[in-house]
Amino acid sequence: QGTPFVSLDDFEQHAMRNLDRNALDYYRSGAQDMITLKENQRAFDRVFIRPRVLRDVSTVSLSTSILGEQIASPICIAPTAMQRMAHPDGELATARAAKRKSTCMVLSSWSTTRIEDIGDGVKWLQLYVYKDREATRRLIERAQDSGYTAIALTVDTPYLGRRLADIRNRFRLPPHLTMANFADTGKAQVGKAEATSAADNASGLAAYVASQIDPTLNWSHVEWVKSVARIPVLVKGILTAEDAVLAVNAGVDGIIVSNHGGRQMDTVPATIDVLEEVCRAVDGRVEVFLDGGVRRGTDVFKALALGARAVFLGRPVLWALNYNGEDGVVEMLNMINEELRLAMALAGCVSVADITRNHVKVPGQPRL
Ligand code: HOC
Repeated sequence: QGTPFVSLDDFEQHAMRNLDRNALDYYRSGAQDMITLKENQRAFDRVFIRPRVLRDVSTVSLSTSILGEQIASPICIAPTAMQRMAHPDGELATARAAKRKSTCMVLSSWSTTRIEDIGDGVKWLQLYVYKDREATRRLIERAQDSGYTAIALTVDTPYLGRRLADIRNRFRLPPHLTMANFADTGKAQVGKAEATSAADNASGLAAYVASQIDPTLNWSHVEWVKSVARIPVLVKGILTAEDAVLAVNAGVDGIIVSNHGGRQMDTVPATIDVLEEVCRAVDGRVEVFLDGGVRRGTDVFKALALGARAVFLGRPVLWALNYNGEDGVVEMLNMINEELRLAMALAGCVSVADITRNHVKVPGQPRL
């Protein structure tokens, strides 16, 4: 019996001791100098909560809905690639944990488990627009046929961000694992062989991404995905009011404010710092979500106050998965959900709908 975990950070510390370098660096690092990666967390510390008191907070409910589907909490699971590097059960364990917690899991299309093998529950599929448009269409159809209820189209990765540790490590997907959704296209392996010179971002990852993703990615592709999908389509990777308006005009059903966990373009702002700008531009026409840097229940509270419908956790899920598979992810979700419940109670909110813009103060905000 060691010291109990009391914070999401404890799961990360455990993974730092336990995971092999190839996987740890891949999951943990961000692009270039990792300024955005660090800023995602730091920016939450600059937002302050304005609590209301004397509100009878004996019962607090976290339940909410996203795109019309009921979930038990506004804390959902972001897509992260290749989860079997963290635990042998990988995405299967994450999905079971999400189901036990009645929350939404977004499966990465670069998962080490097939779309069809994920059990039931609230599940969305993350998608890229691949050069092979037929393969892209098939992924959408496979998701629809397997009970996924939305597509989260990642729009910030026409090329892979430059991740120095992966280049140094010559990252490779361990040979016993595959990109399970690409068995039919001959693109299931991410090999060391693809890593050549470090000069042009030549990790095996960057080469794989360059071979798969269409760098001509533009708004017409969003409209194409919309025309193919029979389920709602969200865009993931919006950071400005201008693009939020274009996304709504393109007919998307939701926006995920994301900088890809600081893994794509370094020195873009923290997601919590641009959330309000995006929400104002959207003006309630579609639901807005956030990922990036969420580590505390108070972070979730702040994101909801600034307009997010729900938030998505990325790396903490991987650390929890590595710690103890499905049970580890449940333990981690329990921890942050209880932190959120306490934050709501101490701020005088008994439901998610009670959390308003007046419950937070952001840097530079004039006195109310
Ligand atoms: C070989 C696949 O979301 C990440 C992923 C995208 C890259 C996957 C590379 O690493 O941020």
